[in-house]
Amino acid sequence: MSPVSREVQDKCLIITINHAPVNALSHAVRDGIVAALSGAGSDDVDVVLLICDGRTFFSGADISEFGKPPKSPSLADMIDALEQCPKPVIAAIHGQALGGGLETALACDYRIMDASARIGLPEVTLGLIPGAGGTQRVPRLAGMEIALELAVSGKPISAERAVDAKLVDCISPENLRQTALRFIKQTRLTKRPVREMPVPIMDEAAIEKWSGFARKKLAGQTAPDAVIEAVRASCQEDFLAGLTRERELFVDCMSGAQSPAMRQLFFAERLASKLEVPLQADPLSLRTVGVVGTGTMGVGIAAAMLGAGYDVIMSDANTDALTVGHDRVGAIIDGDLAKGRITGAEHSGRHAKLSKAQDWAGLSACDLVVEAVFEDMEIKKLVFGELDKVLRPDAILASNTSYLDVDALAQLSRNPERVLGLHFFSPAHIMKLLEIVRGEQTSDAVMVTALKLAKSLRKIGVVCGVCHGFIGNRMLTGYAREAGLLVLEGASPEQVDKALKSFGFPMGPFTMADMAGLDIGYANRRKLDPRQFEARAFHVHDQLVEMGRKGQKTQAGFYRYEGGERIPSADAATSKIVTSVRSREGIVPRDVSDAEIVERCMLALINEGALLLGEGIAQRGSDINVVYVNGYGFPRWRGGPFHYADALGLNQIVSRIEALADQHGSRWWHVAPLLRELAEVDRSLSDYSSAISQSN
Ligand code: 3H9
Repeated sequence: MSPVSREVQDKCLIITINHAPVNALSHAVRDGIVAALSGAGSDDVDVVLLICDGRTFFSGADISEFGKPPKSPSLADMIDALEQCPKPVIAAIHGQALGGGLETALACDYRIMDASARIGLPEVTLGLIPGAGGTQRVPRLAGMEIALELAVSGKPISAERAVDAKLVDCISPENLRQTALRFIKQTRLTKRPVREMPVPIMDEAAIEKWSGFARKKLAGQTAPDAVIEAVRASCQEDFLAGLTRERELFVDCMSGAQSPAMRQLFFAERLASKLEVPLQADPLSLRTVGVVGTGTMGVGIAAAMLGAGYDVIMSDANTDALTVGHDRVGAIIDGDLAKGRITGAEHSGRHAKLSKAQDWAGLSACDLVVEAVFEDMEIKKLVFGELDKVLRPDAILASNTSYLDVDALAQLSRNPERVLGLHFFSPAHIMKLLEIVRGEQTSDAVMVTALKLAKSLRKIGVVCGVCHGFIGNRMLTGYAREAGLLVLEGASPEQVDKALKSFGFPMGPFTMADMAGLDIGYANRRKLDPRQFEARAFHVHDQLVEMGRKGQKTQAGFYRYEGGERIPSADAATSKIVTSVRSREGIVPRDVSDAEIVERCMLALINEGALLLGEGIAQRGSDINVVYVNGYGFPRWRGGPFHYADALGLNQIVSRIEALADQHGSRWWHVAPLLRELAEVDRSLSDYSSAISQSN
């Protein structure tokens, strides 16, 4: 059945599209619209209304069709058919009009928007530029500044701003269809194709501003520059020449390496929240959430929960810390209001939903408690023991541990099936990633509830099994080990950081360690079996901590931080420690190239990821890409560590790891069995899923 239906009502041809879930402009939709428009020439039709059913207007081109052979009519053909339709066409927008969806609306003669709808050009988030006239029509209607804002930032704008910018004619206060039909009756409608509007005025200041934005926020990505070039062309050339330039740039982006990486992530991020083996349980109801521990993590978690509409009760054994933490959450809510992120009503609502527990019993009404106390098993055990006494047997008990054994914590509960790990990333109210750690006994209902919770927090919940460090931090140990060893062998911490920053990380491993606090890793290593890690790689870290240099918080770690600033400067004291550790270890420093730094750190990351995927800690390879891009700053345009590995070729990865084993010994450098297996059969790490492997 076609997703497009047509009816004529009072000489208005109403074309309705219903293509679940989000009205992507798939082939059947384009075909249906072109076919429906063929009836518009009839004398029975004076005007055409284009409207969608379901939750949104067109969400854009169908991304799953990209990279496949094109099917006629193309989006450009459909847009031509709309623009050349002999009768005026009105687009009625609800939900979102994104990418090709907005470009479709711009090919119509009039646009009406639901008050809560949004329009945007998010192609840049897929490593692309608008490829169906967006970079040419937006500047003609609204000027270069807004065209650049939409297409470079990729962020949608509200109906109010769209009307102010003249991209849309009016806002529908209530029923969109009725408003559109009334508008049609009350307005003298004419054909007014945007392509016939004058060439827009060049705005060099806007180009400068959005080039700066791209350099700062989208470093390494190629699409933003292509967007700027296409928008610039709208002011320099006639419409058709501009459209041709846009097309060339779109095709360049589509065939480059970045867009496949980013498109893979688009689907991976949506897949992450699904279980490979679906669970039949219903989610438990969550209304009141307790947060134990009011340090940075507890504060961020409380703010995130309030943002999702939960009642939050904060608790801390130290009453001063509780007051400070509670006030910090209040300050986040106030900041959100000041920055215009929330309305006055949301602001007072969030304050009203935040309270403090005076003792453990004060948490008894909670449906979920997340503990975010110091990362120490004994302290966590104590907290779990107390919570177990006061909570309802069906209340969920979550630990925000980054490393510790969730199963050991579950043993302290009378109801171990209600225990799981919820590993937030700092700052927890901002970072998108949430590792959902499934314990051996965690019930299906608790898992389903946690996945629903992640969605309500607007986070990407990635399910993982119990092991030291789960997915992200476990992989980080190999990466940090190689960074530490490279410094002993001859690189400086600055060189290592610079090489990985050039690769695309927002910061290198030593700047990151300083930011996280060197004392955290120090304390963590003290509890590990020395056979589990390469102690040498962390001698410099340990010595820094023992000198009181714990990183940013003490204004000194690997780097110095002058006057409380967060900007690192190289420190001779660190070089001295490095030199002394080298001589103690009998290491003669050598020249280390940036390429070697990147290769060893990446191979360590990939191999550890393949090991844990093979062990079933992650459900699927693409989840590892999602974790690293959203939690650890892995460059989005490289698609995550496994996409990077797949692009290099798994055979190449295997042979490089074997070469490193020959050179440095096989203690850490042994090829993960799954990696070798996939390389042998020429399969991809990103596409690997535990469910597929079980069914094979
Ligand atoms: C473009 O338009 C290029 C043109 O300029 C030129 C072309 C020549 N295609 O996100 P959700 C699926 S580029 C295919 O969970 P929400 C998604 O995979 C495109 N599938 O829902 C998921 O599938 P599943 C520019 C799509 O309510 C399901 O729909 N447009 C597409 O949280 C639900 O998605 C964009 O970049 C698509 N375009 O958010 C917009 N969109 O159920 C991309 C979604 O199997 N889309 N799916 O997991 C979005 O930003 C969000 O999906 C949206 C809804 C805001 C619409």
